[in-house]
Amino acid sequence: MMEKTWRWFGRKDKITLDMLRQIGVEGIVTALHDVPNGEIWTLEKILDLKQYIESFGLRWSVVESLPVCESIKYGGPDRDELIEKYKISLANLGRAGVHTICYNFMPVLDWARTDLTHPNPDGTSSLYFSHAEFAYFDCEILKRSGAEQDYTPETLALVKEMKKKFTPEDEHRLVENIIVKTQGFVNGNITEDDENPVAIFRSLLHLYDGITPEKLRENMKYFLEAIMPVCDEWDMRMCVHPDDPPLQILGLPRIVTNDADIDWLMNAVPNPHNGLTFCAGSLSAGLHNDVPALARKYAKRTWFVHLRSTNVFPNGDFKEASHLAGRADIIELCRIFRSENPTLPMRVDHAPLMLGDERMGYNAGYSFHGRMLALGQVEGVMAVVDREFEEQLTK
Ligand code: DNO
Repeated sequence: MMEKTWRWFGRKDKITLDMLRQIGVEGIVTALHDVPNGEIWTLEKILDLKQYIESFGLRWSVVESLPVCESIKYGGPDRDELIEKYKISLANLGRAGVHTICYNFMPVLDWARTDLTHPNPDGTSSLYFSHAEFAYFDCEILKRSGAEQDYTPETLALVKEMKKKFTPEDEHRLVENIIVKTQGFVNGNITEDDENPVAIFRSLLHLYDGITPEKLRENMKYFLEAIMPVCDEWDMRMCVHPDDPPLQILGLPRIVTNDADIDWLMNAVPNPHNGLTFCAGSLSAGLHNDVPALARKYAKRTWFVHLRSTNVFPNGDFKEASHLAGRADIIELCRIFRSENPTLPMRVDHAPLMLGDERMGYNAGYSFHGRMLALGQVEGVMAVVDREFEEQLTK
């Protein structure tokens, strides 16, 4: 059965390791959140956190994330220097006995949602992505040149309507949701203290002027080839997180969105240390993705699983679904991973805000009660699937 892990944001997290131990969590997914992007993770700091986690009877199962700097992605002049630092951090993690590394290769934005508290009929709330609101942010707030060409006439008509009604507070909320609250805590480019996030964001986007998907692929291959010797030496399992959502946005190149992309990536660097974070939720938000089919195809190159699901509406908007429903088909995914790669670490993700979570100021998508419920649901599914599997074997 998959290992039950939980994303924990370090000693400052309001959700403590003592709480996690009580709800059946076995492994911790975390990062050195106080080390700025691009700086070396020292063995001393890694061991300090690892020992703290172990003092609760838990283990540090996965690093999420060891962030890849923008300059490595767009191929800036200091990329080799940054890759060397990345290799040192990887080797230090290997020495400390932490071998699974989740990272992403998304330019600028780590993930995107327009609403962090979309109300559900039962009184809980979920994360939501609205194409119209995203288009509003792009065309009216960011004022990205040529943005209109990326949206359908229907979406642009909605933007026009919104323009009549939107207050400065509405605009502020969109900026907060899209580029601040979803980014800062994942060691993103923009933090809560930045005074003019939109201006910073614009200059970040410009770093990618002229960077085509082909160029980004070339840079990703360059990065992976450069780190593979260290991964071989220390048995480091690199697992790329798919682009969330798995769509083209803001004119940026995005190259981990579908079967063809993943296929390219696995073959471009065929070393098994170049693997995948199977984020069922991210993949499910693209109607082009058949999530169980992708799991069947890539289970053997998967080193980490994010179990969550979404519902996609006819206009393309999507909302996080219950862990027992939605497009990801978590029940089938548990069957697939049980038979193909049974001991992978797994964490639930992006669960609703419920029962007071909304007052706790948790990082967007990382509630306590919502995730605890989701973990209980997934744990139940895994137990049934395990029983099915054992029964099959004895038939
Ligand atoms: C969002 C997460 C992402 C993910 C990174 C991995 O909730 O799924 O922030 O951790 O993209 O690098």
